[in-house]
Amino acid sequence: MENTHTVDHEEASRLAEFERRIDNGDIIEPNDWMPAEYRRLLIRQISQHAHSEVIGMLPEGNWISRAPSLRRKLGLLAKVQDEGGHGLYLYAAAETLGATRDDMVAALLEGRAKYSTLMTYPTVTWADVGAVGWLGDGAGVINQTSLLRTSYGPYARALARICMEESFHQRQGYEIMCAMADGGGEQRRMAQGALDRWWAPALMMFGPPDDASPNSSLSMRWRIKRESNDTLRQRFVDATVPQAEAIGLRVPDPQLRWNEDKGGYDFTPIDTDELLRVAKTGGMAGLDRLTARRAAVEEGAWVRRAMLTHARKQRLAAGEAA
Ligand code: FAQ
Repeated sequence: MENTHTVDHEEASRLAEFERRIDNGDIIEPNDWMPAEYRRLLIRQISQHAHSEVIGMLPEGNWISRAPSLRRKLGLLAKVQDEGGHGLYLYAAAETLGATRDDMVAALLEGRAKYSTLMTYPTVTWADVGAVGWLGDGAGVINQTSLLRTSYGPYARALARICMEESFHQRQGYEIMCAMADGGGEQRRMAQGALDRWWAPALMMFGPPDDASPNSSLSMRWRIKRESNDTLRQRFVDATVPQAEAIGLRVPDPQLRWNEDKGGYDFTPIDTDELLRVAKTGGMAGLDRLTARRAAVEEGAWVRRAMLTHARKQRLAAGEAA
């Protein structure tokens, strides 16, 4: 009994010290003491983020062979490669918390892990590639720029590189939309169609409303997340509506109005039921995405085996030479 009491006391004082460091704005590093729940929340968020980046390669990857010019093909190819790199930085950040890559990938392939609902909608025309970059990466930049100040060091450092590239992707997507909005009637209709399809999914990227977000209170208290889902969603709407207007496209929301008092737009709340249903079931294209991912993992197994064998041989040779 006395022992349990001592352990509880020690645990409480470690937690108090951890929270003091958080309040002080300290950055938590892998070897620092942290509550098990902090570790769990981070592994959950970082691995979901990594899966989203890797699955996010698929809706755009579909268009590499059909991009309308060599220049567009090169730009898209580079973007899709960047997303793969972001996944790797993020998996590596989650590994510093004790998660293994094999477990994280297995959770994704077995349908146990979530990834962004954005990636579950199909890209039906070339304009969708523009809209995914403009709106999807645009939402990503707003969300992840806020996360740059996250309390966990390896996540913050991965995000610093990711944000720079995502900003570039947002510009690239917007530039595709500008060209199409400036084109003939058919191109303009395609651009408007893509905005109509991707507006709601982009707003859903920020998660459920604050009062329906189970992870937010602890994540905010421990500064894993620095701003709330609704605050970031509002920032995205306020930044993006003028961009649509500048190229003569109409945001598909009848309730969209500038609200002078709050200094931002009023807009239709997201469909939280749809968000949670799609996050759980994978929505329209979820099955295709996981099938494609599973095939990539299986077809690449020989490369991983060959690289591991090569690395082992090199280590052995270095050991013999020493
Ligand atoms: N999709 O309690 P909350 C990109 C889940 S990649 C699916 O509010 P939290 C690059 C949530 O996980 C975009 N699931 O959760 C790109 C939780 O489930 P759990 C990915 C969602 O974590 C662009 C439950 O609902 N970005 O940008 C979604 O506090 C274009 C309750 O929600 C990140 O991952 C959703 N949209 O807030 C690449 C950024 N929303 O685990 C290619 C980092 C919520 O309890 C093309 N992540 N859920 O079972 C975050 O900031 C947060 O995790 C949120 C969710 C804001 C996504």
